[in-house]
Amino acid sequence: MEIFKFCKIKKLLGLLFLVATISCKEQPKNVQQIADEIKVDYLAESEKIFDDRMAWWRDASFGMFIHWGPYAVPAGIHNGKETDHIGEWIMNDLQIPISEYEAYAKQFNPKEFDAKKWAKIMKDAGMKYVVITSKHHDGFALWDSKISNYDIVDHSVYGKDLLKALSKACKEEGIKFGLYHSIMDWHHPMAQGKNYPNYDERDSLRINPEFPKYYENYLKAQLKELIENYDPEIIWFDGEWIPSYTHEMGLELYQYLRELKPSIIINNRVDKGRQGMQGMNSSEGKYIGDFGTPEQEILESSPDVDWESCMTMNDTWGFKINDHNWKSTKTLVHNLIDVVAKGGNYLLNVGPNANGEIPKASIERLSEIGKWIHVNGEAIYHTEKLKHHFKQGESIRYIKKKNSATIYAVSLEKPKHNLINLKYVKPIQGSKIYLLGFDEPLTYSFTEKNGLNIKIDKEVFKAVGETYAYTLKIKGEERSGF
Ligand code: FHN
Repeated sequence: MEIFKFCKIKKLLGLLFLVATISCKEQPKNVQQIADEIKVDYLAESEKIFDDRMAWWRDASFGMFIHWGPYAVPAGIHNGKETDHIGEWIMNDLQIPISEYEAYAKQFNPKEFDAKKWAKIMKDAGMKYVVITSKHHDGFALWDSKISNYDIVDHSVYGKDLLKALSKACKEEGIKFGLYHSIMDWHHPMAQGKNYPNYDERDSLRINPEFPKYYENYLKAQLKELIENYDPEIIWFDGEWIPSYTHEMGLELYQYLRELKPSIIINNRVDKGRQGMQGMNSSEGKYIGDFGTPEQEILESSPDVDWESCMTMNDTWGFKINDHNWKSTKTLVHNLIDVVAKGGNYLLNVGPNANGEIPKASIERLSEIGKWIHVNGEAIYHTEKLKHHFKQGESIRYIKKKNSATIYAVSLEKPKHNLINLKYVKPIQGSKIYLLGFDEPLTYSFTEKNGLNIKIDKEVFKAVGETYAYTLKIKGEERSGF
C-alpha cells in the first residue's frame, strides 16, 4: 500500500478515534484494533513494493528444484511394471490404490539423507535458492504436520522431519529456502483421493463438491504451518489445473499467504492464468502470481515480466532407477546463460533416491556448473537483460550488469580464428575489455561500420582452458536500431 494512502488512513483513524471518544456511546476501539481491521490489499501491491520484494530473487538467477517423496521407493517400477512417464506420477499412471501407495510411504526411510551435504552441493553449484516438494500430488507431507498423520514423522519408518533439517542447513549456507506445494491431492478424500480406477475420474474432468472444505481446512492449514514453522521465502504451487480449484480460491490464497508472510514470493500456479507448459499467464484477465513458470522449456522471447524456467537433468522430476538420459553439463550451462540473457531464472531439478542420496550423475553436473560459475558468476548474478538484443546469431548471448555500464557477451562456442565480432555493444572509448578467467585486457577495435572486433590470442585460451562458454566483459552501451 502506498505511503500517502497510509497517511490518509492514519488521519482518518485519528478522526474516527476522536469522534468515538467524544460520543462515548460505545467502548471505542483503539487505533491498533481499527488498523488491524484494515488489511493490506496484496492483490493491488505497488510496483515499488513488488520490485523491492522480488529483488533478491531476480539477482539470484539460479536455484535447485528437488522432487522427493515416497515415489522414490518404487523408483518407476510397481509390481514389475515400469512407468514410461515421470516418476512422481507413478501412483496415478500405474493406478496404484491408495492403500498400496501408503505402504511405499511407510517404507520411505532415507537413512543416507544429509541436509548439510545437500546445502553444500547447492552452494558449490552456485545455486542461491532451493524449492523442495513439501507435498506433491500424492499428498504425502515431508514435514511433521499437525494437520495430518500422512507425513514423514508419523507415517514413515524414518520418523524425522526432512524439511526442518533442510531449512536449517540451507539457512546456515545462506541458501534461500522455498517449498513446492501441490494443490491437487490424490490422497485426501475431499480432494482427489478416491480409489478411482484412473486419474480421469479422480478430478481431471470433474468437480469434487467437498473440495472447498479441503481447500479451507487442509490445504490452507498445512500451508500456514509450513510458513510458521519453516519460514520459506518462496511457495511454488502446482496442480492448479484441476476444475475444483478456482480463480477466486487463487486470489484468496495469495492474499492469505502474503498476510502470513508479506515478503513471501509466490509463483503464478497459485492462480489459473498459466498457459500450459509454456508457463506464462494469459494476458486476458487479471491473474495473480509473482513469476511465470515455463516447464522443461526456455522462452523464445525476453518478456518484461518475471519468469523462471524449471527443468530436469534427465527426463523425470522424481527418481526413476532406469532414467539415465542425462543432459550434458554443456547443455545445462548454456540453458542457464540463455535464460539469464532473457531476464529469467533457471530452476534445475534433482530427484533424490529413497535412501536420501542425490544421484551421482546430478552431483557431477552440479559440480561442473559450479566450477564454470566460479569464474563467470558475475555475468549471471545481479544482472538484467539488454533492452533490445539478448543474442547475436545462435552462439552469443548478451547480459547487462545491473546499475553498471558493464555488458557481458557470452560465447557459447570457442570463438574461431581467435577473433570475435560483436555487433550490439559499443565500448567506452579507451576502456579495457577482458575475458573472464584471464587477468590481462584484450586487444580490440571498434568502428560503427564493423562493430567491435576482439582478438583472443591462443595463450589466452590456453590460460582459460577449455570451458563451456567464454565471457567477455565490456564497459559500454548497447547498440540498437539494427
Ligand atoms: O505434475 C507436475 C509434475 O509432477 C512436476 O512437479 C512438474 C514440475 O513442476 N509440474 C507438474 C507438471 O506440469
